[in-house]
Amino acid sequence: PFLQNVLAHPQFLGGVADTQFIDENPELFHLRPGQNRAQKLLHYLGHVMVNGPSTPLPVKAKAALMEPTPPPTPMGPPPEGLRAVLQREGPAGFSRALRAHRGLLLTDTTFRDAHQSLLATRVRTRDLARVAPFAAHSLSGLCSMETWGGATFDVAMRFLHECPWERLQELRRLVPNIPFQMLLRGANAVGYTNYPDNVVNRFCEVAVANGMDIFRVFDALNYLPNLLLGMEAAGRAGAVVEAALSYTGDVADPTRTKYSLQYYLDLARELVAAGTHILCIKDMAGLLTPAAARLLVAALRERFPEVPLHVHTHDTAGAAVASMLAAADAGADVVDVAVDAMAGMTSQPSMGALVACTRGTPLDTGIALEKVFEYGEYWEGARALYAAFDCTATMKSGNADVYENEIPGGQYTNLHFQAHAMGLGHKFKEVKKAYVEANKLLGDLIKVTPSSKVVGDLAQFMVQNGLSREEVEARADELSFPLSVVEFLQGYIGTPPGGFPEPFRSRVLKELPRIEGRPGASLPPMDFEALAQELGSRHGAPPSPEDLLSAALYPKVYDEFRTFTSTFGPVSCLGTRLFLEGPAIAEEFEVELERGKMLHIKALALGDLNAAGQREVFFELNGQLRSILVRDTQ
Ligand code: 3PY
Ligand code: ZN
Repeated sequence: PFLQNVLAHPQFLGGVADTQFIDENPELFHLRPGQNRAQKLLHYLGHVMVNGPSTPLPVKAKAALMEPTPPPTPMGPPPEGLRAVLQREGPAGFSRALRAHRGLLLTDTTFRDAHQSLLATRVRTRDLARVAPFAAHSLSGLCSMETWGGATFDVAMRFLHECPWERLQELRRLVPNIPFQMLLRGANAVGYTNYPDNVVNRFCEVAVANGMDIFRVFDALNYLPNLLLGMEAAGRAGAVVEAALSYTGDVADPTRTKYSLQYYLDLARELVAAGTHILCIKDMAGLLTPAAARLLVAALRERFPEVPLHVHTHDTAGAAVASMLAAADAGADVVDVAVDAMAGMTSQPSMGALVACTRGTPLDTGIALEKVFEYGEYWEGARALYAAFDCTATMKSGNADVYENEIPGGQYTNLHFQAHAMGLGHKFKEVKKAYVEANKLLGDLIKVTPSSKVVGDLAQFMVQNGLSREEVEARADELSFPLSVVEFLQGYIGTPPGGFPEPFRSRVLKELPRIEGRPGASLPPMDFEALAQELGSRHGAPPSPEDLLSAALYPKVYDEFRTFTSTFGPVSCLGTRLFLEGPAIAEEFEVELERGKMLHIKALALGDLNAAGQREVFFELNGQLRSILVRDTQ
């Protein structure tokens, strides 16, 4: 333990440990478990107090002072939910149970897509875990909770400095009864580019071993070989496979011929033939009008009577409740909602609205509206902790212009934030217009991670350089395009419906190589053994299967995450305001390091800047005076 203390000491890690290092740091001899972690947390807090937040805050809004109190939750195990059916009868039995269910089933996206869309994916495990037991007890009739996947995996490590796998383990422990659902980006797993097949396969296996039940598998280009790869990976791991049709355009508009009703029916046929347990309409931008929902769902219902239909949408234009009611009327089995306080705008439609609007009808959800209110009250408070990331800091309403620009929910918020952060709020309008033009240049794509980034990057490139679509076309062979655009044209994320735009592609790529077929097929398999050895020698212990995957998917992000936590300790134990802003001087607070192990901390004072550019930060830790030296980088 002494050696561990030395090796983990920030001064030692920072290369400033001289011969007096041991004499000057008596805490190195404090070998009680937890002591070291406490010291690291003080370092973290000291750093935030001196240098500001460790995670960049897009706007200056302050976090709420108080953490919300979770609603009362009964003692004892929660009621049985649909997870018991899955465990008893397997994915095929689960699929049959969804079809046999009377009334409309709901999936709650509050733990994933809702905060990905409204709060830049920043909700921490702590704030999810505090309300998870309430959800288990009071929302046990849900079809599923979307708790993982999409952007949550990398954001957890990158910005929240917490382990995404530990989030899954903790939530699973707290919610044993409701199926967990995640978003898998097909061959991109939870990343932004295609991975070798063995990475996707192993990722699914380990996710299932950690408690994941349902994988919503999509591909950003609806590229069938990529979709099949993700479906097979999830299916082989024993999970429920929910293959998604990523929806764009307008099936109710006969003049929009590229993504027509027939296009979706043909793709659905392939996914059903490949054995999907559930079929999802994934409307990531919120383009599915009530008329389109009715048409598409009715057509799928008629052709595939045995396959449960699950509809996902975003409320960007404000029509999502109407669309989900239309979808349910036309025969959808499950629709996605978020709790009211985390619903609307670029997020999912409101759970309360769907529960209330179907009450006493054949579509009754069976969910108690009072419980939705209690859940919502918690989330209203939790959301206020993330004011600095809240899209409502700059965006005041939804906007039906999404039917024109087709920007997915999360990206819509991001682009809006980016324009405002640069002090160019009016630029958002230009970016949205350029997005439409960029999409046309690229041949009218399905736009969802990562193809949406390709279109967004090209749009920003056009705005920054003042280029029209005609100019980009005319100068395609001389412009220096964003890397994502070039790689897309090379075929790195797959082939779009109808092929690549020509002659644009050839003029941009010139002699650059092109990938034929499924990109993952030509990637060499990941050498997991070599990676495990490398990580083992770097971190002093063999990696867990979970850590190995984090490193395989995000080598640099994982490395930085490890370095951060070995310097600053388990910051996930801190309350969210303390994590983001640090304590005020004289503030006293408790930190629960682990069950029953409390630290009582008081922030005492911030010293003056010394000649070496450092400040001493004084704390009381469990009644003892501690001071931390922090380099002032401001
Ligand atoms: C993601 O890929 O993260 C999405 O939410 C796509 O809609
Ligand atoms: Zn979504």
